[in-house]
Amino acid sequence: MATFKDFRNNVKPNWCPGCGDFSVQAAIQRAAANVGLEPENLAVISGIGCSGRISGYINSYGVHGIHGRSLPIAQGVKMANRDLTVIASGGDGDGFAIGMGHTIHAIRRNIDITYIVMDNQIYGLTKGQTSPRSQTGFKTKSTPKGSIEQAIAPMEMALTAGATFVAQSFSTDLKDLTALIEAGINHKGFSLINVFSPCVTYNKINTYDWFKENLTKLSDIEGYDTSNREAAMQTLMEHNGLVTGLIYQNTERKSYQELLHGYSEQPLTKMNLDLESGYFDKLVAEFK
Ligand SMILES: Cc1ncc(C[n+]2csc(CCOP(=O)(O)OP(=O)(O)O)c2C)c(N)n1
Ligand code: SF4
Repeated sequence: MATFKDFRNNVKPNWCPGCGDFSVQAAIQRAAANVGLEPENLAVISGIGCSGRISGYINSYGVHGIHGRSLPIAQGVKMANRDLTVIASGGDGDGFAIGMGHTIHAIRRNIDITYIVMDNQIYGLTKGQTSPRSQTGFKTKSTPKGSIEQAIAPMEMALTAGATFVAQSFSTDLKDLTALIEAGINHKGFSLINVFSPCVTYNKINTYDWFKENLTKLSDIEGYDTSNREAAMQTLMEHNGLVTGLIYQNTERKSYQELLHGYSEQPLTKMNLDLESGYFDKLVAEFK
């Protein structure tokens, strides 16, 4: 049986010392081992960004895709080979700016994959521009007088888009984050886990200390009910989205694969896709 060490490879991350993404990587490796996966059962698909490098640092199948496009690739991988556990990952720019259209549609489609966003509220790789998660007034090179836009609220957005698993964590809470990733993998449907993962180089506002001061653990809220979507929305709004833990889970709704009419008994990757020549000729003849 694999341990988290089996999900390590010999590629040395080139993240800055102290970057929150190190813990996210460790949490994915631990969660994969804890749910009983072997490296060949896992595919990690990432976008572009500092966070997007994560697929190269985990011993599993992987695709380091293009900016904002981890989800189309991840959904395709899952549909072609349901035997794989598929994790998509990337930054808040990747998922909530250029990739936002894919994020919303993947949520409502409910294909059985886990999406982990490393939310540092800034663009790290391109050296510190404002992201859609940056708070109003946030000053960077791209908004020298402070951002005049409203920040996206990803958890509220996910709830309204029909998400069946919505969670949030903080990269230093390795134990909680690992448990949430395990729960996300075990969830039958799309799971979104937003992880506050500080960028120590460019974001001097939303630091580790800032998150420690501002985050509320849902486990500290008495009677919090993870199956109550309305209460989840209210709690998020009361705390300006700054909560950690499992926010909402719907175990009733079926996943896309379970509902898809004519979905084959066998994964595409295990089917014989050879085309018998007579049949091929007949198909071509139809277009003549
Ligand atoms: C199509 C396209 N547009 C823009 C870029 C430039 N680009 C690369 S990463 C990035 C944003 C990085 O921020 P984020 O996704 O939050 O990830 P982080 O680096 O903070 O982990 C941008 C705009 C790109 N690579 N491809
Ligand atoms: S620039 Fe920021 S996000 Fe990128 S590796 Fe460094 S600390 Fe992490």
